[in-house]
Amino acid sequence: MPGPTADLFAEDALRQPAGREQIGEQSYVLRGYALPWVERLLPELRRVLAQSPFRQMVTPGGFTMSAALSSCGDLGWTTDSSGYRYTPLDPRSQQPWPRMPGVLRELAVLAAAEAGFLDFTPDACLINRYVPGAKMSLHQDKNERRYSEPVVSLSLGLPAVFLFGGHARSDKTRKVSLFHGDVVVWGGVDRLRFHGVMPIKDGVHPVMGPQRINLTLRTAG
Ligand code: MD6
Ligand code: FE
Repeated sequence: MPGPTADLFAEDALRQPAGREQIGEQSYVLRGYALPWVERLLPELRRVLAQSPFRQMVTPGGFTMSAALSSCGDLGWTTDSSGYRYTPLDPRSQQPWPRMPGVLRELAVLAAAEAGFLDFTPDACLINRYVPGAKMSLHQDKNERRYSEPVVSLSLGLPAVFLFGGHARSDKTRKVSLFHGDVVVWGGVDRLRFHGVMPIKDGVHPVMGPQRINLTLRTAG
């Protein structure tokens, strides 16, 4: 009998090959888009995380986020009791965030173009780590200075159910399953839609282990 690892592996290998699934007027899931890049990305990700390790942050409301966060690029996203913001320094080390790996930037720029956003110049990449049970409550990405550029989101490891809502928190959400190697690009009229991640199910991914890592690239400054 194949165990959960074998099942997940089969899912990654057998699901629809690279295709563009539209999930909003200006939002797309690029299935498996990052799979050919993963081998080059992982050593860079390890370097980034050695310099700025994952840490659990506290929201302004006093809740500890279940996803652990890090960042790379000129700016990194932080939350604490005084609010959400981008900072040039990692508050943990008081040093600049690790530089954004060239291969990550390249992947994101090509993915953005694939979705119709031709001049994406990301300067920040937020890295989220979810262990089984961790989730992300509905939120809008609105700490960036300009909303004219899209957000590019790369999923690695365990699958997730992504919730894609509307412009009001109470709007109905659509469920989108995201797998290892999938890239979501959204922007334009969809840029400020509420979104979140349902609690990650138990499992062990053959490449990433018992976790999901999500990288979101933005133009923050
Ligand atoms: C996640 N993603 O997938 C969290 N934000 O783990 C986000 O919050 C997100 O995927 C903006 C655009 C795309 C995203
Ligand atoms: Fe977000």
